[in-house]
Amino acid sequence: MSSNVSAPQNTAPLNMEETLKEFQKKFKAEMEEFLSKYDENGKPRILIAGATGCGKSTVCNLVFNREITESGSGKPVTRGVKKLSIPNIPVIIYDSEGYETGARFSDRGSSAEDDGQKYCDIIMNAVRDEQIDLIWYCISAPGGRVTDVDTSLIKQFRALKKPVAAVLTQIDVATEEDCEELKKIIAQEVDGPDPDPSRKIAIFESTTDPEIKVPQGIPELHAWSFNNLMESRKDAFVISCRRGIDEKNKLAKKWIVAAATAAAGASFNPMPFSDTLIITAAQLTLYAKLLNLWNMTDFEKILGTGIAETIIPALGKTMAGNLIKMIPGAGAIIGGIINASVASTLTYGAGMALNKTCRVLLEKQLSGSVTASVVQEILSSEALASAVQEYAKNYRRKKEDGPAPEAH
Ligand SMILES: Nc1nc2c(ncn2[C@@H]2O[C@H](COP(=O)(O)OP(=O)(O)O)[C@@H](O)[C@H]2O)c(=O)[nH]1
Ligand SMILES: [Mg+2]
Repeated sequence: MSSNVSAPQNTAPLNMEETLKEFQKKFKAEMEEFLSKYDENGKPRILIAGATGCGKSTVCNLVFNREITESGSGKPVTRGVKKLSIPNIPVIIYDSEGYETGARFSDRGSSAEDDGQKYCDIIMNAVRDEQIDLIWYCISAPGGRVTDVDTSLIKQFRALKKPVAAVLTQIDVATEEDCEELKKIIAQEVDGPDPDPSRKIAIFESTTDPEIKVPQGIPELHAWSFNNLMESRKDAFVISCRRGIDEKNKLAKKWIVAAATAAAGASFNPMPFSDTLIITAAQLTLYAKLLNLWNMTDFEKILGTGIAETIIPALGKTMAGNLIKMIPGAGAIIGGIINASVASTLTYGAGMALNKTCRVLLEKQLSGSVTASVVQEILSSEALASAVQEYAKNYRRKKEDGPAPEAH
């Protein structure tokens, strides 16, 4: 392995416009490729249970903060349980019908108790067969009722060691007293009279009214879900949710530091775009991962155009233009030799700058202050370029000072 490797032998350099087009095409392919890597086994499997109309789909859309249930295509895995796969969102949602449609689950002439039992068996079999990771059990607050079927199912999930959260829904149309009473009943019924504090049922509240601030609400249900997922499915959950900035940032830093470290060891082999746009296949992969992580394709609606036509050219121009001048030693690339330290600094600086850009965009979107012009401003080559420079400097300084850089 060598730290000094040759730059590409460009036979016929492309002009800037052609270069960017080529860059966009590769980028799009890379983004799709990344999501397709999350196969059935890499996706978290979440069951939403509860009565029809109690707000299951709404809770799901609130936690992911995107339209999951409308855009997914579902197929029944058993009576009453539908498996939803959503394009470009690496998660599987199991949507179940409530027990009030119980007639469908029972044989003619059976008692109400048998019906309930039959319904529970169907749900439990689906949980086992489909290897469900988590259950969000929704109970309507204005409904004011916790049924035997509800508590029996929650207990059975727990007996199977499946993490289950109770979600009190539609709290804006119930009184605070009723909500407190229901929570008490759920806890009593599920935990018993003398519960082990570490095994107490987690109860969250949900509302579509943005005026109501709920201490144990949707962000908390999101955090609980993240914590209760197996390690190998956490990343896909983080990518799927348009919330959880801290988790996204942590994952991004892990990817960026790994790519920067790898860049110093591997041969730096820029893709043959042109002699001004210096980017390796590994960098391209990293950037595509970051755009997916920060759900940047969702910006297409705001921008009225694809991210391939906005974020990617902005990044391309930054990489192609002043970047070379900004990173000490990067000028040598033009001369044909790339030093390992420049390669990793470039990967780190550009990765962190793109990460920051995406994070700011998502934060602005979440606070409702994003417009096409704000997006354009954030994406301007100058803003990106100065961020790259800042992070690159930081990386060098940290490297000189000692241990692996901790990005901020
Ligand atoms: N006021 C209010 N209405 C809600 C809330 N959550 C859901 N709804 C409404 O309740 C109805 C059923 O919600 P949906 O999520 O489709 O329930 P699902 O059948 O359990 O999936 C819809 O008309 C929703 O708009 C809430 O928190 N507050
Ligand atoms: Mg629904």
